[in-house]
Amino acid sequence: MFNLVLFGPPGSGKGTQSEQIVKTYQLQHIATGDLLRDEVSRQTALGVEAKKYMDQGMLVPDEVVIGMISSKIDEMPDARGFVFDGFPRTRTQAEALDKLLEFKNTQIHLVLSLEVPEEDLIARLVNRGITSGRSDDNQEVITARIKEYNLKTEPVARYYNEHGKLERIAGHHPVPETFKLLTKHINKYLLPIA
Ligand code: B4P
Repeated sequence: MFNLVLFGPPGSGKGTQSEQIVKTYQLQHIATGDLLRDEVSRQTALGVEAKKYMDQGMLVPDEVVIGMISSKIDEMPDARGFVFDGFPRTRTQAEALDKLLEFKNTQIHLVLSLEVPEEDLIARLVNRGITSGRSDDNQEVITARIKEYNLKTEPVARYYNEHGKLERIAGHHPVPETFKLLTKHINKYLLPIA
């Protein structure tokens, strides 16, 4: 089994690159943002609670997200591995993920951090806001999300660096070039299937 965390600020391309990685290496994609938006659109109790935070650009509470991830992993016992996209976003989430995987006799093998200048992040997200209809893709909420990232999520990179698992990748290039940079690191662990 091979488990990858795709890390980076809002709009750094985690979702975009994850889609190609899971196809190329036949891994399972777990994106907390997508899971939460699905709960919101189905108006579940979890979704109603999560929406309050997401609409303000705040992180959803750890216990909500960790519970969601745990049941998602359990749904796919035969997976070749997982790409965690947008998770973990706090040190508490990172420690919980390590415990969950240890319980399943596996671990996080590699963390790829997409590094993109802040002005590019804002431009990408404002642009996506025009077409996506996402309630968190407007200037005010984007600024809050980047602030929340710098405060609570950036320290997660330190956590993985201390464990010798972090690689920083320039993510300001066009999508195919960034993908090539990511695959150079993944190929050390796993060969492409597709
Ligand atoms: P997410 O859904 O994870 O979204 P994101 O960080 O905004 O986007 P991502 O980095 O995936 O960017 P994308 O590829 O889409 O989070 C949304 C919210 O959910 C959070 O604010 C939080 O409230 C909540 N949440 C999620 N996970 C949580 C957790 N673990 N704990 C607590 N709360 C959580 O790319 C963005 C845009 O850029 C797209 O339009 C794309 O086309 C474009 N783009 C991508 N790569 C590009 C490139 N190389 N060049 C030009 N444009 C590019």
